Amino acid sequence: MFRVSRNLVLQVKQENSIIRCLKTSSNPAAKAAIQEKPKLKPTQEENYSFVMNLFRGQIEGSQVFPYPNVLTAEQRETLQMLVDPTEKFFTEINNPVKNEELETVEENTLTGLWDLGAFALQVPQDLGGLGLSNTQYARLVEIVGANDLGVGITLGAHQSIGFKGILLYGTPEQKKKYLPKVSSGTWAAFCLTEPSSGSDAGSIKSKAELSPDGKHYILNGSKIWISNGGLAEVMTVFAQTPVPDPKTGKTIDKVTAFIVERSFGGVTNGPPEKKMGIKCSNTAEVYYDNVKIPIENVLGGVGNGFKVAMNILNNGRFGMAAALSGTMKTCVKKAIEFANQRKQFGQIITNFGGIQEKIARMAMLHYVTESMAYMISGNMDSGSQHYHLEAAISKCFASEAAWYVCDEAIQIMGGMGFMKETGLEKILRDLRIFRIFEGTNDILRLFVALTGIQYAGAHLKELQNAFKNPTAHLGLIFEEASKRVVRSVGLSSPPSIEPYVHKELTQAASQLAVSVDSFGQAIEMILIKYGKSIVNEQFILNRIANSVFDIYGSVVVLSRATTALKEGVDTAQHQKLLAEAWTLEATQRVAINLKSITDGKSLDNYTKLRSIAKNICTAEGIVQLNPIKI
Ligand code: MYA
Repeated sequence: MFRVSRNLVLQVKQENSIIRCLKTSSNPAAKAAIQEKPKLKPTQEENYSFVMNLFRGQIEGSQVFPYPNVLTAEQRETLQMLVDPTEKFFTEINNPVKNEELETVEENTLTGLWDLGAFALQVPQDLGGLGLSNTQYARLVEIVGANDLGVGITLGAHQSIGFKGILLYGTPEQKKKYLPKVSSGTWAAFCLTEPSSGSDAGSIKSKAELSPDGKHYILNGSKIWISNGGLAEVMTVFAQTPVPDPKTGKTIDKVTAFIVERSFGGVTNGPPEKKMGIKCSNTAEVYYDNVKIPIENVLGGVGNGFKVAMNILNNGRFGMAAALSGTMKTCVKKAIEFANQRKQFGQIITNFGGIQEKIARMAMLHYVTESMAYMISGNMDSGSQHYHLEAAISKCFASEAAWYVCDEAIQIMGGMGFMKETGLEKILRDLRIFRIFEGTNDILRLFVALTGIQYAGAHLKELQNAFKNPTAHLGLIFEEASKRVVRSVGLSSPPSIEPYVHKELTQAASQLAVSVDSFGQAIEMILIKYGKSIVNEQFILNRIANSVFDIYGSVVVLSRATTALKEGVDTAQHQKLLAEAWTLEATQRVAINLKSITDGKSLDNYTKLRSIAKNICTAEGIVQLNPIKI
């Protein structure tokens, strides 16, 4: 972890003088305190997430600099061997239009995908899969996303979430029993959502109770909108199970994850849902009627199901960013092929500033998304456990960026973009669900903001506790106090990012450092002002999340462009342009967002927005009559 150089010098100077005084003190408690200076975060597990530490105004560089380069020569070679056939398969065999018409993936495509091993990309080789790393997986789903998002969901629902729980939490026996099956033709699905439980995943009502002989759980309930729900023979199902509360000894319901086979009996499903997009992927309701699940099919421990579900989702989210980066490439390509030859007002339309701005923005959004996807997959491949916030950000960012890029591609093409034959209207419809499923972007924004705030709050709480017994926590108090003093007298400099970026990017790095510093200060202010009640301030939380997205997006592209410049790759100067242009605008947005969470006028306006919404809900629609009152 690295921090403010100037701030640090001042801090060290100040602490040293205080420590000198203490050393000469006769107070034994004071002496003991300086001998063992408490760490800044003494009671918390060290967290290496860049985003998490941002909430404390600190730059944790280990996961973002240098840009990850994790593939071994062998992995690179394997990937190289897989990329060409996958691309060939998707351009020559898979037919997205036909799949959509049929509302199912064509049989020959499915057979081909199973034969290629596309349904078991990350299953270990000795259990029947290809044994790919997250980064290798990302590269392949990028190709899928570039060609057919409906097929992508068929593949993703199976392996990114359907049986991912077995990979992550399965016992050796469970892995041995199920992974070869799901790698060779047996469909899997992830069954969490219920009619009354969408974003509030912990509120599911399906129930599994232990049989009197203690050998089975008996599952009853139903699930909705299950991708591959009509096909799956193996399902990861979440249900409430009665467990003793360790605190009170009373029985309470806690979520448990189960591996459920259709062959257990009592599992049925509804017809395929009619959807706006990704029509070829199967989506269905699934019903469980007294399903007898052997106790050895509990996944991840009784009562641990909520965390199992969350971690399966956390683990797969980067895949969406990778896939959608492929989709964006396709949209950009279609738009540019058109724009490069389209003449209006006597010249090709790419000569016009309005079109140039659109193209540049599309390219920047793609660059950020792609950089996030491979940074997160690289971090995960390096063994990081601290990627949850980054993965959630990548999912939100990618799904919004892809929507924007596709929409702008349509706009550049004008009337032609609106025509079915161009293919963009299908992509736009397919894309719509990405902002909704796997955690809506709205709920993930709150998740990112609240998780980060909780982390920062725990630090503040430690400080408050430290003040209760100051002599025992002098190091911590001095560190914090000196930080605040230098800040308050205007001597503080923001945390430094410059040493980590290529010299051609130092200006962008210092803009970003200012954002990081302001962000940390804003979070501290918010915590002091709202305390725990910040959970109810969604207008503010959304703006905090948007600031984090912009800061994380910037650090990711500065890191990647730095590597490009250092390696002197052909596209280095282009990447520099992308990173600089993105960072400038992103940091400007951060300043606006941070102002709007403290500024009285903005806060007052949120009250107005609340009132508007309330009036409309009461009227059950638009309140006023039209101007002609008829
Ligand atoms: S599947 C359905 C997806 N559904 C969701 O994602 C549900 C969204 N809801 C949630 O995530 C949670 O309910 C929220 C928390 C976040 C709202 N990681 O009191 P809490 C811990 C780790 O805050 P709640 C689908 O759509 C937390 O720290 N831990 O919980 C498939 C706390 O721990 P502790 C987490 O307010 C579509 C505890 O849990 C997380 O109830 C098909 C309780 O926390 C987390 N994230 O709700 C897609 N969250 O008690 C196909 C909370 O220790 C795939 N906690 O303090 C496609 C893939 C693409 C690939 C290819 C395409 C081409």
